[in-house]
Amino acid sequence: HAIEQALRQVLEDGEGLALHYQPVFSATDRRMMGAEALLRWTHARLGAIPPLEAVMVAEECGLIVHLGYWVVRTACRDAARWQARAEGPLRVAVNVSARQLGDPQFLERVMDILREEGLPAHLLEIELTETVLMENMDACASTLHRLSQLGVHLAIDDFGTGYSSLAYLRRLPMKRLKIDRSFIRDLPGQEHSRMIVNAIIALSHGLGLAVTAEGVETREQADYLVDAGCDVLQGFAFARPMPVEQFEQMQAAR
Ligand code: G
Ligand code: G
Ligand code: MN
Ligand code: NA
Repeated sequence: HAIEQALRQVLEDGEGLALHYQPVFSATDRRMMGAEALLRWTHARLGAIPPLEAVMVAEECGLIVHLGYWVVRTACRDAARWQARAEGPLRVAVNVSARQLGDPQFLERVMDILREEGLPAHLLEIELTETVLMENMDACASTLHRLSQLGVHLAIDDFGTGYSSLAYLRRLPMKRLKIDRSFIRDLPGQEHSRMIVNAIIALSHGLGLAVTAEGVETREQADYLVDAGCDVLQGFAFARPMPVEQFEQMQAAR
């Protein structure tokens, strides 16, 4: 398999592997609160390999744990540089797949990376989809509780699209819920989307979770979400994912 071969190579030399960062903004005062790290991989011969494809291949051939720690380490290293800012430090969010969370070493490795890179635990957020949480709930509950106790933030990603039983909302120490962009897309015109978004915000706040809206593409969507009480906005209306140099220039310009 060509991608598997390339993946083995890139995990040796890091050639063509990068993280892009998409900033997220406070809904109330538009302050930059942090960024989501998104994997980008451009191979010399194969060209741009979509992150989901890279993650799927990595899961199949057992390289996901290695790739996942590369992502966590790179994001923590970058975020450690962002701490001394006038607006306040920025939290970095990374996406973690099921296999990666299932690694028995996960807790230990993440804590090692935080220490080695000099990033306080509360400046790291781990994004888990509902499906990842459902598949790992019993096996990983203690890991997630321990991470949370140590200060790492846990977020539910793509909320509303997975197999949600909502049980994990009671059982796991989540800090944030990210409303999937499919519910944001038809705001503010479509009544069903408005009802769902309002209900998710009420549910989250009732449980003491912060809410991020993903995929905010228009000013009208942003206005609706601010009025609805959403806490954090993320989407092309504000900024696209960008290379780290550009993200740091954007910080400097603010
Ligand atoms: O950034 P983009 O829209 O291309 O990302 C596509 C998908 O790939 C998203 O669902 C995103 O969560 C996922 N993704 C991006 N980077 C990573 C990563 O580092 N690890 C994992 N597990 N998924 C990622
Ligand atoms: O699954 P996850 O939420 O991690 O996916 C993040 C992906 O969403 C990123 O790959 C990013 O490129 C994409 N994304 C971010 N903002 C927007 C947006 O406003 N519109 C759309 N369509 N995609 C977005
Ligand atoms: Mn995400
Ligand atoms: Na998401």
